[in-house]
Amino acid sequence: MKNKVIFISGANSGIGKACAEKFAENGAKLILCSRNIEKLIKVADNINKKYGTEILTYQLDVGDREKVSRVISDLPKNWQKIALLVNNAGGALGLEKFQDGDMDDWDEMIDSNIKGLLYLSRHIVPLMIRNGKGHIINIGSIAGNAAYPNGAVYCGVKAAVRLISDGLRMDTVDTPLRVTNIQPGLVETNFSVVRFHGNEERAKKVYQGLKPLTAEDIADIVFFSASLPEHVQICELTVTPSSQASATVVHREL
Ligand code: 8X3
Repeated sequence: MKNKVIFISGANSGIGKACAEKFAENGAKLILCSRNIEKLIKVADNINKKYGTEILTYQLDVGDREKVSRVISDLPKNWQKIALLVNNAGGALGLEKFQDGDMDDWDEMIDSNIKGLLYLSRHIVPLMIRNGKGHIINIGSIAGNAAYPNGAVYCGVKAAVRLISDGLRMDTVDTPLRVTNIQPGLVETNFSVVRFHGNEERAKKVYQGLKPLTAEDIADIVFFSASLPEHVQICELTVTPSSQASATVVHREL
């Protein structure tokens, strides 16, 4: 990873932040973006102090097509050789029956999880093809494999991530690019606090009675996938805590 340029979206917290740490620790250069620039700058400063990492930070809503285009086309020349794009920005909003769903939540999930991934990848994939190498790692979800009650839109959005990953892998099969979809189950980050619009009590219950995955566990897997020899492509990887068998089958010791 020494001096390789790694682009991570949603890098201000959770899995994105843990990935930034992991790649910095291993000598990479980072392009980090998130909507919350204050938090992102703190993350970047911290990483820079610890590892001396060169980092570019951008305030970016990945669902903003114009801004994504501007950020990528304005990258300094020596930062355009992006070795790895981690499409991490996104997440869930709401957990209720479809007929009670909040359409603002739906729009935001579609914008960040799907459109953001598309816009960033559409700009960065051609750069990678020109450079003759590159890897796109999408953070999907176990929710993309099968729907669960009250999760129609989030599950649909992550199913889209899975199929977009598959399609992109097909369209770049004659290039050296690799495309990986990582599908985590229960990972304790601020994911559920965001999903429940700040209700920490309700969020805590999601992980009660089991040992959930951590953001660092996922960052280790992202790093592992990225550091395999270039002819080795992990297409899809589903990872759960050992007490979770599917999105709906979870063993809790309460
Ligand atoms: C997060 C996993 O099971 O809450 O994407 O949908 S789940």
